[in-house]
Amino acid sequence: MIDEWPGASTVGRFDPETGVQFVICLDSILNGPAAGGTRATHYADRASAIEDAQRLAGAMTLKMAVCGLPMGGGKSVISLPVPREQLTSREWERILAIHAENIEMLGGNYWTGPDVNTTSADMDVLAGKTRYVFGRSEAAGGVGSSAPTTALGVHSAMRATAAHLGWGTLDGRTVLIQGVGAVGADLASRVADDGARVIVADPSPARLAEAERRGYAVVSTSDVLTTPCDVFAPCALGGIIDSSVAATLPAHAVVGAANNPLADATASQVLADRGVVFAPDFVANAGGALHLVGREVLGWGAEEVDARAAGLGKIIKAAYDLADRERIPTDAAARFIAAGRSAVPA
Ligand code: NAD
Ligand code: PPY
Repeated sequence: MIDEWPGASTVGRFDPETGVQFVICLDSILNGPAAGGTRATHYADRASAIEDAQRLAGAMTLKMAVCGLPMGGGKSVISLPVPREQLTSREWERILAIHAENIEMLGGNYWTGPDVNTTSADMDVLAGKTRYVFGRSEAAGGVGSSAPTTALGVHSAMRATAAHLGWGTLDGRTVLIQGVGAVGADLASRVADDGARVIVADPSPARLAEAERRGYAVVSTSDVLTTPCDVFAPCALGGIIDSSVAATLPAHAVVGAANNPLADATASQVLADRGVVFAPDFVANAGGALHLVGREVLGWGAEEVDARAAGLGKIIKAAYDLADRERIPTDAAARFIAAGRSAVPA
């Protein structure tokens, strides 16, 4: 739990029957209802679950603002007593029913969507009990997975980074992707098409087998932070780069999809001091929000959404340029842009 968290509201509920701690954080509702996905995972304790939800909700506010989307930031955490795969379908349905009840109680101040361990199929179930749901399956009338659009945006951020570093393109560069799930796998094929050498790490044997079939190199999950590469792409979980990792990470740039990959307040400065370029995550991974909010709130078509996701590299470049000019870390620069205190050139 963050002491003196400046967000709008944190709502918690414990269900003794399932042993689940539910948390919904509304970071801001100034620009519209708070929105952000539902994450289902195990946390060490209630305070860690709340802190994760608060930090993730904060990132959502920045993401919405930087894209000019008319929503605030929120996030839900379903803190499970056992790993998700050990729950029976009956237990999971009960958990989703309680979560839907919690969302409904917020009366439209919070809208959810898919996040780690929740899918469009889960959104279909939630939508049976609450209106405030993005990202239902296409069969159920929603716009489905946001992962391809997220990968498109991360790719755009990576290309902008390659240009910024004077490489021109990603051709011949080594890109190490941590996590080849929905976003990471799509990103891998995009950068491979650009001529990059792809290395991946993932605990899933099936995902690694597919990666090897595609000709990617594989490293163990315990070696990702010590394997030399040009671009490190965190596409699994957050909190992986603390100040000590930042001081040694053998990469020229960090550009990925994971929310909040930086674990502490000084990691971005440590990376900057070493000349390691960090693409602010709330810009690089904003394609998902563009897909869900753009299609389901603003009525944009797929082409409009893709054009905007492909334009995220421009915002990344503006953040890099501002960081260089002002001698500040790139994530601080991106926060200025999100707050409307620095413009993105057309
Ligand atoms: P996913 O669950 O499909 O993929 C995550 C992958 O990471 C899985 O293959 C998993 O096995 C792997 N993984 C787990 N622990 C790992 C470890 N220690 N080392 C290496 N790999 C590990 O999730 P996703 O939808 O691809 O999202 C990836 C990240 O991007 C998440 O942090 C998510 O919050 C963020 N994100 C996703 C979207 C989206 O549209 N899907 C949007 C914004 C941000
Ligand atoms: C994210 O982008 O991190 C999400 O949580 C996805 C999302 C985006 C916008 C509304 C709901 C969910």
